[in-house]
Amino acid sequence: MPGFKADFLWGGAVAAHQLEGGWQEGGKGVSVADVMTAGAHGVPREITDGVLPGKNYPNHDAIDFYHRYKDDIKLFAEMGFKCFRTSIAWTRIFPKGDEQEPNEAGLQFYDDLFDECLKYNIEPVITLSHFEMPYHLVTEYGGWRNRKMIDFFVRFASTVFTRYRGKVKYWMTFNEINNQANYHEDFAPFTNSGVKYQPGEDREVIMYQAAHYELVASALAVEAGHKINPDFKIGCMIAMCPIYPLTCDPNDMMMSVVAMHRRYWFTDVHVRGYYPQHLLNYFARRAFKLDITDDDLQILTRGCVDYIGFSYYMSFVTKAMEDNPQLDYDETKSLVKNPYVKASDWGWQIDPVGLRYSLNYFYDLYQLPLFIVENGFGAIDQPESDGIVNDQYRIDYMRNHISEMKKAVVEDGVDLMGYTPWGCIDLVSAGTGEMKKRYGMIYVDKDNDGNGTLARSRKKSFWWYQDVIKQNGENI
Ligand code: P53
Repeated sequence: MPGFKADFLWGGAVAAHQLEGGWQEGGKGVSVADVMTAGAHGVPREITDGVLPGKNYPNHDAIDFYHRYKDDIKLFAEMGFKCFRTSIAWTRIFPKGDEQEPNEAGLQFYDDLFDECLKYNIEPVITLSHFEMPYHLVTEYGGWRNRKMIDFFVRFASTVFTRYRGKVKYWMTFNEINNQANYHEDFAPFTNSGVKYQPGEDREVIMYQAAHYELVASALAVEAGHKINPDFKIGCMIAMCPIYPLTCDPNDMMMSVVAMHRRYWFTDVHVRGYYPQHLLNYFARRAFKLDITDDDLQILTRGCVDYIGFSYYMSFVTKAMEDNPQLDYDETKSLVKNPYVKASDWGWQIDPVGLRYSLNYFYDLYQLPLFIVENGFGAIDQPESDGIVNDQYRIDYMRNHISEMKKAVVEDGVDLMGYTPWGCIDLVSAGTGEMKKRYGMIYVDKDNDGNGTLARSRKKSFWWYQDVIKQNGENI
């Protein structure tokens, strides 16, 4: 039976702001991640008005990858990585975001980083915007509620496409662009779009406007990238948490369909180049006044993505509710527990079959190559007396997910490009700002309070994953 392709991209994934540190080095500007304090499970991260004294900002130093990347990439090479997914911190290239000329020191840093990867035949897979837009664009322009953002982003994208056209082939535009479908909370609108809501604002319409500008910017970037290097593969990046109906009650089923519409229409626009009719009808029902021009609609058709990158950690469940006859979706209220699966310490429901389902969902709809660019288990690790973390729970999580992914490829015929588990080296959690929520196969000695030597050590999962890569998944 055939398995994964010979050139399957096994690797690992991170994002600049969650591991680099060096937040003021090499001319870097302040990003949205630099004004978020540490939270915890159930304690949201605080978004402060600029960097305030006396607050704990875990992304400022993170795990100091900025200075240690050579040693870390060496460990990735030892694990056998074929690719390494990271992002380019926008603020290293355009520290404020609205400059005309890029910052050479920032460009040089990524030249060196990519050279280091290529030295080991590790293909860089690069996200352009991963929760780290320049903070200046928030204070001066209101973030992505402002159309001017499109030009700033496209300038940034074109600059790095041109600079790295011979070094980077795989790109993604906006990380988990659909997280902001949860506009009821402050986190995703800020990390996705630099949007801070004022009391009394209609959050939803602002979210759709910001997302629209991002989709136009993404399309322009895809178009520009293909001109700069026709071999580029430029994808979108979707946070995939499929939403199941709680029961086979037809009303629950319909609620799940509408919930999926609200969370995943972003993929339709990225892939097909136009808005799905259900969303246009929804805009009309809500009488949203959106700035969507004919020119924008043209641009969307010209910048369709080459592949679908997505993260998969968990699935969701919804049910119809009597006080919601129009099946409106509110991510803070519409979701219920899945009685069939267990959850992590952070309440993320563990559902490997949901990964196979997601792969089929995307492939049935779009027939584009898919790339699992995040998956993994956030857990508390405790090194044992020999100093090694015996993370059998992480191995179990990954084995079960890879096994389902293999069924999607072998039995269902899904075209899958690669698999890059999240936080291959321990880093700062995006959602909570903790170090304690670890995903790595490489342990980093640092705790929530910032104490630790930053020493790196291999966990049990390191050798396990090394073997998976060596055997191209044949042992799963
Ligand atoms: P953390 C929510 C739901 C799914 C994925 O998340 C998410 C989020 C936001 O927290 O984020 C992605 O660190 C994201 C990464 C992030 C990773 O998943 O909250 O792309 O930046 O670190 C894991 O446990």
